[in-house]
Amino acid sequence: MAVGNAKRQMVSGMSAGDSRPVKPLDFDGPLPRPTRDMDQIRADLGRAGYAIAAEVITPQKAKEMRNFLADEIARLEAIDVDNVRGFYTDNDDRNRRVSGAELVNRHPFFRDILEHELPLGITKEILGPQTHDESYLIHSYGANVTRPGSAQQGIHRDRGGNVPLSAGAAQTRFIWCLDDFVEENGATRVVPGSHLDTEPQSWSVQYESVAAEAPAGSVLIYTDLLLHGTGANVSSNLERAGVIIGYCPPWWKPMIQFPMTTDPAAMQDSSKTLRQLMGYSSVAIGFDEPWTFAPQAVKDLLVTPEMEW
Ligand SMILES: O=C(O)CCC(=O)C(=O)O
Ligand SMILES: [Fe+2]
Repeated sequence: MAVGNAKRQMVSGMSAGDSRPVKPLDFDGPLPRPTRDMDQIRADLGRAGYAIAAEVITPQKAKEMRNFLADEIARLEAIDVDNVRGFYTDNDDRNRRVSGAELVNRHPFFRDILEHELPLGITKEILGPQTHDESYLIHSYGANVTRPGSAQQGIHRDRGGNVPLSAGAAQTRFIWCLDDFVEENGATRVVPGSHLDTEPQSWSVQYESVAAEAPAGSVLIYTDLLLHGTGANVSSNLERAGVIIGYCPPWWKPMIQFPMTTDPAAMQDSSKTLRQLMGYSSVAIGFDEPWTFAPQAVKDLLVTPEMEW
């Protein structure tokens, strides 16, 4: 049964000419709404494949970080606009993206949220125990800003390779909303219930989807099993900034090699947990290979790989 406002989002210059067959939404029951109740979050994740955690940071903090991000984009743009646009996953030149590899160097907020208790707790519940308690890793990290007139991103899963869906979630995903996410400004679109699909994603299908609307300060939670994508920004004057972080088991290859991209000075007072998540450790199963040619300042940050949480 299709839900409330499920639809193909009308995207300028695309939908009229899009002749791909439509896959109607097939989902029963209410859509997840922002909540502070962890049991509700768990239930929404199980039923719909996504949940919205409300008030994880204050609106003031979200605003402060949003302003910081805007300044950072302006700084990077002044060096070369291609630093912040034209990415494989979002090639609409109106949009902007800043890599998390850069953000961790720029402000403690972007290090602190990596080890926030909400994503860590959910990740532990979903990805489960690891051999010798080896720490999860940050798989991918970046800030996505939609801007007026930008097109919808293709609906997809954040799932690499050909890992069968039956293997379960291989990544937990968190979008920290620094602006209010509304349908008009390109709130992330999701296909509720698609985490239970058995078919691989197809680019030849138009998936019906809904906008995951959430106030600034919320966190949209999902896994790499959920079909989703950035919404079109059909507003005339609203931007939408989301900071997206993925966590994976230690045996996946992260997209960022933090020990090589992070200023060691930014990590001076960092916790063991953060260093583990960012890959400043060897493996728990032995075969410890010394980082022979790493600079001493990076070697000094190395920690043991077993999680203590
Ligand atoms: O920006 C968003 O809303 C989602 C982005 C996304 O799904 C991705 O880049 O993989
Ligand atoms: Fe995605």
